[in-house]
Amino acid sequence: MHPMLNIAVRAARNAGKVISRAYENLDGVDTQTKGLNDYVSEVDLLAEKAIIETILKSFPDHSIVAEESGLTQGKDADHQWIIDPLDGTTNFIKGIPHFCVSIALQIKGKIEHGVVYDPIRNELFSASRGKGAQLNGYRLRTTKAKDLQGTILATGFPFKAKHYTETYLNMFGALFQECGDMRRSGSAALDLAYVAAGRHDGFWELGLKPWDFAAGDVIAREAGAIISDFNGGLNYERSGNLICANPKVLKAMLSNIRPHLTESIIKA
Ligand code: 2AM
Ligand code: CA
Ligand code: CA
Ligand code: CA
Repeated sequence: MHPMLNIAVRAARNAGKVISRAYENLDGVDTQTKGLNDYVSEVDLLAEKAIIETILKSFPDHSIVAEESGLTQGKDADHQWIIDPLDGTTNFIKGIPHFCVSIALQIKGKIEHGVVYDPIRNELFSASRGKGAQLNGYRLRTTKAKDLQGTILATGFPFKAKHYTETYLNMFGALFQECGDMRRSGSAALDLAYVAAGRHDGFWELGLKPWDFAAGDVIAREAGAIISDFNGGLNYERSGNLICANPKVLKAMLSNIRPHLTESIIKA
């Protein structure tokens, strides 16, 4: 394993310990509201602290961007860690056992390593660019579906970007007509990891942040999936509007979604 991926794994497991210990006594967890339907618990902050400490101990010059603390600019701007200490906070605070730690390392603008860790199931998804993706050491492959028939598509609802509701529901309707069934898990990072693992045939969501998808991006790609925006391009890195699936399923999803795209989504 690459030494930098190794540190990402160690950081994710450290955060996982913090999270699973707290999960045993949820009543004692303090939670604040950041905005509409947007929560942060003290566990998010503690997990993020554990990750940042682990990384900076090995790489004191690296830069870090993390959901709760923003940018910590190091001397080395070429190495940029992208961290979501707890993806699926809403699930966590409601006692729904589906959430994860997501850690990616971007080097000179390219995501090189990614770890998505589910501390409840002890499932560690990881990948380094060009080296394949693994789940607890076993090689991952995305599904071989050739079209949408019988597929399980995961999605996230635009709970924050409510102005997207109508467009989103149009997209949902078009895909729902063609696929087998839909899932909404509440953790975008795990949704991408599940596409990599072949548990989901595809995933799509609007308005994600880099820490939601950076690690899942390299894991899904290394398992044979591709990720694009709704025009088939790479603008999702900025907009957070993305689709992930094997190339054939992705093409089928795009052609069903295309008639429902609005100017604001195309230009996002
Ligand atoms: P978070 O838990 O790190 O905030 C996709 O739906 C992403 O949106 C999730 O990965 C989750 O990341 C975030 N999210 C924030 N609030 C949410 C909510 N009320 N329901 C679902 N997801 C939410
Ligand atoms: Ca959050
Ligand atoms: Ca998140
Ligand atoms: Ca989070």
